[in-house]
Amino acid sequence: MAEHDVDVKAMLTRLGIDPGGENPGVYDGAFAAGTGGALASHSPADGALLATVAQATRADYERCVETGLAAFPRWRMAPAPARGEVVRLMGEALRAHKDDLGALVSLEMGKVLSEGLGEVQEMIDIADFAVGLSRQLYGKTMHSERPRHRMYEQWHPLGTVGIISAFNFPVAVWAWNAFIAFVCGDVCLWKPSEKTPLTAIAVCKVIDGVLERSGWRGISNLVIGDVVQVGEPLLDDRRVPLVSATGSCRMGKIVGPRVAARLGRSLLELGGNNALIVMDDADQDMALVATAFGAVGTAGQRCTTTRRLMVQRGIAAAFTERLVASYGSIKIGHPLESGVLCGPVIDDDAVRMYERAVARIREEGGEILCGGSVLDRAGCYVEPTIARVPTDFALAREETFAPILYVMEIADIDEAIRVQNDVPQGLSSAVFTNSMKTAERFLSHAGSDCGIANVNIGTSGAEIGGAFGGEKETGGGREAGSDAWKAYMRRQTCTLNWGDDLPLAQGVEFEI
Ligand code: UN1
Repeated sequence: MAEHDVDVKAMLTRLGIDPGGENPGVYDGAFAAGTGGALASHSPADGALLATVAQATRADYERCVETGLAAFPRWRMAPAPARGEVVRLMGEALRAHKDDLGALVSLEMGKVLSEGLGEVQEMIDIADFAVGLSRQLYGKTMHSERPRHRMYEQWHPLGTVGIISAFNFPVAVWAWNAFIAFVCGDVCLWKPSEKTPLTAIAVCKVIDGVLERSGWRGISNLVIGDVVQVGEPLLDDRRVPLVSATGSCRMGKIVGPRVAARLGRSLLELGGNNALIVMDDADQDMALVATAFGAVGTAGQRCTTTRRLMVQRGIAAAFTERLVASYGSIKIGHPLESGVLCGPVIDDDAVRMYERAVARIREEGGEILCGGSVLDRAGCYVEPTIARVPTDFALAREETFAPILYVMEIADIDEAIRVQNDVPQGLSSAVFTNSMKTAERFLSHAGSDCGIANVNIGTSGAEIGGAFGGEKETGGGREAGSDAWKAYMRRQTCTLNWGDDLPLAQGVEFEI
């Protein structure tokens, strides 16, 4: 409490969380204690116990699925704009609780308060987007080759959407999926990360009043539980036609094939290994801030985090020197303390991962320019690190979920694009240049192979409205904008004959 102004107990209580007490790990229109073991949520900021959660078992999971299935037949028949109105009210409820929920995101996950608030804003933005979408969800009309025939496509809800979310965006990514799924007429079953259960419960508490007042309890369900009790049953459940999963590539390689084995659909949002290229004609002040925010923001735990910086040879030494100097002014500390730009990483395992990566950088000949140490204080704090490495440095091909930035020197844009693309992941990418030719080269078919390609903008911090996601081992999924809604619906092609004859397509004759 000493370092910041948030009264944690009061904030938790306002969000419906019992501080220090046991909280319900199941929400299926009613909050219920799961019948599994207790799960403790500790803040990575100082290790303090925030609260515990009574986790779900398989039987609780079953009840949640049944609740969703029972709500679905009525929900799917509500007009889409009426469903949009329910989402609008959820957005309003989030606006009313933005400060508390943002602070809880910071406290439980560790991102600094401005980012915690930004995450809740991202939920509000996707709510607004989904409300508009609820009056769209367009299908095409085609011209039939047959006279007096009408051909068109329409979109129907899928049913239950399973949402597996990660700790790093513990609430926004649920909203990306759930709000779109709701306007599409689906019901949702949420399995949040076991590292951030309280934010999930708080979100359900925030929207519970809306669901109650609008008569739609049961469309949104929550099960907090482990892989065996909840995760695996969800992947194997034929009643869940779509599983949307956010997490590591390792997790995606389990989820994808397992859902595919029952010919279910998955929407995968996996790891990134995002590069930022700085050309010698770039606005270097802008590139500097973008790099620092991209590499250090969220303590390097975004899937869009800048992990590789490629600087053109002529400016590499000077730009790197400025970047190292700017790291010196980055305040590391409690995420609720004002002025702090780098909070803790999520837990002790993340600290160990960081330590192992730093050790490997040294062993394999990388040069640590700054950082490299774990802070000697309560909580999971590591120093943002910059390492100078050659373009073929093996470790730089892996995603270490920590604030470690590899700096490489490149000769020209062709080499930069080649090195950038030569990794297994394909989420986000950026180039800083004032040359129109270089920008277009980067955006061309022979340019960046990522799902997101930015010019004079960093790799992280995408806004709602564009389709978010990536290629290769990032999993291919798209969420949160454009026509990403199509993943949450099934397409139906309809041909309607209003004539008196039955002509067959392709001129086929069949007389009887
Ligand atoms: C993630 O890290 O899983 O573009 C999502 C960004 C955020 C979303 C990141 N809007 O960095």
